[in-house]
Amino acid sequence: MYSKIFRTVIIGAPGSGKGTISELIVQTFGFLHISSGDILRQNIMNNTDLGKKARQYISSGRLVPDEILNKTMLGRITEVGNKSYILDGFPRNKEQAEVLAGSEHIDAVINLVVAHDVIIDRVKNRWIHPPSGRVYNIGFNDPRVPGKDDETGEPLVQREDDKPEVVKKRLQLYDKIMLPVLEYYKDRGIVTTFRGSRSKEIWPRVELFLREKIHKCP
Ligand code: G5P
Ligand code: MG
Repeated sequence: MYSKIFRTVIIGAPGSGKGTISELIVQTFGFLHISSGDILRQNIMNNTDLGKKARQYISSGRLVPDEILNKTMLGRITEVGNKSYILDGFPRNKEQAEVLAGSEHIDAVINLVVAHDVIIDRVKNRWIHPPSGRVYNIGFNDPRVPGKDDETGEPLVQREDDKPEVVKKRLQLYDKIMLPVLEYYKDRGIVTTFRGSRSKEIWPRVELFLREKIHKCP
């Protein structure tokens, strides 16, 4: 779609809309969406070795060990080859950011800031289709048929880590570990922050930002 390969990272608290905004970036700019959470959940669903290792961490709101994530995510990035992408959920701490920098040049970091009370309210109504990573929200983007995925008609499920006590833990952990990641990218001058409480308000700003950024690239 564009001559230059554009490598983007999207950062934001659990439930801040990373998956939602990434999907709009895919539809509008044709980037690939590489989501660590989707990859882990697909592996849990298929009961792979990776899935068996990751499950206990995810269901309790803890981070999956770095060595597993680094290998999985760098492997996926290599697999997709020379294509523009948006990384969602990775890097998740400074160590992962450093490992990523060792093999990839990141052009832009999109930082979503949404208030915690808005997030806690949202995730109660989240339903997902694990094989594809498609995400719905009752009253925001409802599936056409209640409880069924729009594309496949397969059943939707709620995430194990969307229980209120686990969401609170994930939000606390996020604030603690992502600050150094943000600082790391701010030092490199590539962070742009988008604040709001509705993805529909945030998206036009992200779209404009990416259009301008891509346009300026040689
Ligand atoms: P994930 O999967 O990376 P999180 O916690 O970073 O999970 P999450 O929960 O997937 O992020 P999101 O993608 O930011 O949130 O948000 P979303 O799904 O788009 O939106 C949330 C809900 O709100 C959806 O239902 C959506 O439809 C709705 N919504 C969006 N916008 C609006 C709006 O404007 N209004 C309303 N009403 N609704 C809206 O990571 C999960 C776990 O995997 C492990 C960890 O254990 C992690 O906890 N993991 C890693 N571990 C170590 N290292 C890594 N790099 C790891 N990556 C994942
Ligand atoms: Mg997500």
